[in-house]
Amino acid sequence: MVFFKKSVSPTLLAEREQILSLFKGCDVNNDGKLSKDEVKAAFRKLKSRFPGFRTKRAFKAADKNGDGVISEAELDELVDYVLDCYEGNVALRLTK
Ligand SMILES: [Ca+2]
Ligand SMILES: [Ca+2]
Repeated sequence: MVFFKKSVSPTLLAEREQILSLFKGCDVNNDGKLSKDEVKAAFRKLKSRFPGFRTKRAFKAADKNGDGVISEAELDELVDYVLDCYEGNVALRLTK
């Protein structure tokens, strides 16, 4: 049995899933970590007008140990950052 916080809507959960699978698809060398180029590719797929800027901000927010890659443990923070930017229209951005 899984309990969700009341504030988490099904839509938001669906968006988290979409962003997660987007990032996993951008891990082109399959090392389980996201480099700056890989994150930038994800922002391009999200139709970001400033993928370089978004990538920089995303690493500031999510790369807690400062090693220049987003590991599995840091992925949640990265997803949070993307949701901060695009919550409510993730699906729209990915389908167009
Ligand atoms: Ca990688
Ligand atoms: Ca890191």
